[in-house]
Amino acid sequence: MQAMLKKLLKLQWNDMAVLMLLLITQVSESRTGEGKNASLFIAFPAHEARYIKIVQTGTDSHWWSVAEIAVYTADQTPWTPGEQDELLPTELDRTSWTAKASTSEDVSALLDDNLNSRWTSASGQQADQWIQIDLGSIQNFSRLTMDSGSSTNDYARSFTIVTSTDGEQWNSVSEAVGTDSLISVTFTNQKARYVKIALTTDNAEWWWSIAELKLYH
Ligand SMILES: [Ca+2]
Repeated sequence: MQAMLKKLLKLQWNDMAVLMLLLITQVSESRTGEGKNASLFIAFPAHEARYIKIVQTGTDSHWWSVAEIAVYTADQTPWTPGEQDELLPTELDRTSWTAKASTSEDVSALLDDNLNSRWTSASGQQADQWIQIDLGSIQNFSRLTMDSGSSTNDYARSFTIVTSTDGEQWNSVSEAVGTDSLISVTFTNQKARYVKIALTTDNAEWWWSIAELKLYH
């Protein structure tokens, strides 16, 4: 097949895009979307195109910022609007989750759906500082995000992610680095109940803070 089929566009906003219009040039087709989160996924039928243009159609006091943009290739299956929902990342329900950490600061703050509350190391980052999440039951997931909220410099500089079904036997999932207040790590699908994140380097200048931690499948 000559051209790559594009059907999923991922945008990571620093600020919310209120309303936007997506134009696929050369095929003269357009899609509209409404941004509600910092990380925005837009699905549309496969197109053969070279240029993609995104036009803001809403207004808001916040700036419009894009930290990263990615376009995904389609698989070879036909695509029709309405099918896309199952391909979009789905946030896991956190209502039955609990957390603990290597420091006694309020760990539940990273699960309370409030970017203004946070868990923090309350000291400079040190290797082996950790947080652990209990999902309450074994679940499937393949993406983790950690947002340090308004503590923009308190993101984990480098860390490991391990998972477990029983809290005793641990499976190494990823070694990752953070470069921004919103960290997103994707990995092979995990079927696990426990997730543990541990720092692997020291950074005495900045605390480690997490305002919100989420998982997606
Ligand atoms: Ca919070």
